[in-house]
Amino acid sequence: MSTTILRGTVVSVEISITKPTVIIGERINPTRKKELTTALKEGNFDLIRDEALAQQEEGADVIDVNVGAPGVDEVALLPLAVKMAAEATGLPISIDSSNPLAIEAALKTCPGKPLINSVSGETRSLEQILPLAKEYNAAVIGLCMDDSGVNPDPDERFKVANTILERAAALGIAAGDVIFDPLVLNVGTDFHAAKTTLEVVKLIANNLGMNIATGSSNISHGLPNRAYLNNSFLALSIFNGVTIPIVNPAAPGLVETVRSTDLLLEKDPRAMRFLKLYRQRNKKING
Ligand code: THG
Repeated sequence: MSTTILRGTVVSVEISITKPTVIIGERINPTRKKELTTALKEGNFDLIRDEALAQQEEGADVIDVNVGAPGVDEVALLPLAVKMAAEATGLPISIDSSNPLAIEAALKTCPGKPLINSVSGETRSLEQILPLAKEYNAAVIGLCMDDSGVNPDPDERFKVANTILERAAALGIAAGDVIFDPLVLNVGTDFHAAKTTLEVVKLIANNLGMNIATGSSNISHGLPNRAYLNNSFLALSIFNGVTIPIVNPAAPGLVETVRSTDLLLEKDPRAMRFLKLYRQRNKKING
């Protein structure tokens, strides 16, 4: 059973199947956010700081930082955005980019022990990203896809996880520093999407005992009533072995779902975190 440690300037988190679920806040991402894209192009990082702090307040344990958008110089801006989010919150950072140069630049400025999001089983990715995890002593998310894409067969996705693990081990990266992402497609266009991902989660959890991340809200793209679908899928995911979901902590009922599921799965002794959330929410309602 693997434990992964991530460190920020103030806060460290321990990720393990027996510990409370660790929430990665996903909102620092310019996809469909024109305001953030414009601010980034102007070199204005106020929005990055505000979103980092807001997500921390809402329940994020790790802040994902993605600045990838058309016209944004990721190599120049990702390190600055990462530094801003890290210093504002004291939390560990997830460096989210597909550009190896941007990832390396960000690793140079990021304090503590960050998470690289992500490497995949694609030949180029394995060659370019894994050595960075080793050199900068970072943890890394391994996406269960390779040069032929995302396979619909859970066994094939599990094979990609094993390939990534072998390649990481060959470089001397500890198993605890590798987290897998089984990948979530949307159930609106692929009726099997949820069960397929959950099957990969089970294969990784039961055979490798390693930590698992998922961008779980992908499940509901294009459908109405997204929060219900997302929260139900998140609970099922945690039950099967997801330990570090990538989510929007402000989504309706999201943190409540995580705390409830953790309590039911004996990840929250004496319901401390469940009750703390209840008290926080009540305090806000009562002023
Ligand atoms: N796996 C890993 N990393 C990831 C993903 C993953 N990083 C990116 C992404 N998926 C997770 N992050 C985001 C960030 C922003 C949005 C969605 C996922 C987003 N969504 C739209 C919005 O907010 O307007 C629509 C969603 C909504 O309506 O709620 O911006 O899978 N390893």
